[in-house]
Amino acid sequence: MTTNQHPAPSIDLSVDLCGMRLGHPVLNGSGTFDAIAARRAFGPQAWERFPFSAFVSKTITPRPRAGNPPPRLFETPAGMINSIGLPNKGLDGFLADDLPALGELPVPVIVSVMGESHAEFRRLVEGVAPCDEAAGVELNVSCPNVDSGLIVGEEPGETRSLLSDLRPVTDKPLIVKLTPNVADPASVAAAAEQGGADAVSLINTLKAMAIDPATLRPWLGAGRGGLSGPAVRAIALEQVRSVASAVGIPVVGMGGIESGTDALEFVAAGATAVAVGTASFRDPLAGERVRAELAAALERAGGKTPAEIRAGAMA
Ligand code: RRO
Repeated sequence: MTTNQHPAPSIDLSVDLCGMRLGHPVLNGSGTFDAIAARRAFGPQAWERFPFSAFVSKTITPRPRAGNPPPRLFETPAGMINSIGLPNKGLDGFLADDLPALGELPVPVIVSVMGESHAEFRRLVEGVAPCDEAAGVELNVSCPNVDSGLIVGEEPGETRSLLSDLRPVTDKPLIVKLTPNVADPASVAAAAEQGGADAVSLINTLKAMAIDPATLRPWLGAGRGGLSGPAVRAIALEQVRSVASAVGIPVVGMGGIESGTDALEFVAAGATAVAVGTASFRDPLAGERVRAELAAALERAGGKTPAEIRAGAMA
């Protein structure tokens, strides 16, 4: 499917993300943009003028979850800590209510899933696999806010084994969302590729906490959470470059992207596509602005395509 959202006049921004032909490289980070709520709040134009070239849904789990106790958000210098805790309708609720609606989006939908065991992941992928509305599946092995005891995303062997289990379940692209909370994300990415992943995305949030100065107790209801926003961008950039150097599959880079220049830097670090996350909380159209600024930045770089920038910088 080709989506050509607000193309720049002269630069071809389109990218191929493991078989998904996207109009430009800017996606949303899972859980940072609620497409259904946006349509409810702003009307049909929110989807007609959709800021992203593909939509990644908020992570779902097999059963419904209420999420973490409040407060769930804390603002930091140049960033934000979230402790949302995966509230969602569960697989059946998502398939019945949300996915049919998301199928009306003008861009491909990537469904993000998280299980606490191989069996749970399998159930989720088996549930999504037959749905035409889903162009791909993102396997979230990196949520910092769930004490599952599952260490899939922290351990290369576990990651390879999970992918080997899931690969036969669907022909749809499997994208593995990596955690930054390990010493060597590149070894986990390489294991995901060996297991059959079609792409990796990174970074998820960095483990973090805040202390309430009045009580000297943890601010967040769950005690800790995950840090995102510009505060993590330099870390994300290093991890994207390290992962992109270690794998042959496409990389979706994210972490504090707020401008077209930020996006271009992630492309130069090896990202085939990028995602805007925390910036969308302040401005739901941040993704559209990043896409326009990226086009302008590419013009300034001599009219190169994203793929040419990536190839040149990674040579
Ligand atoms: O819901 C969350 O608390 C959450 C998830 Br699933 C995730 O992957 N990353 C994050 O920072 N928060």
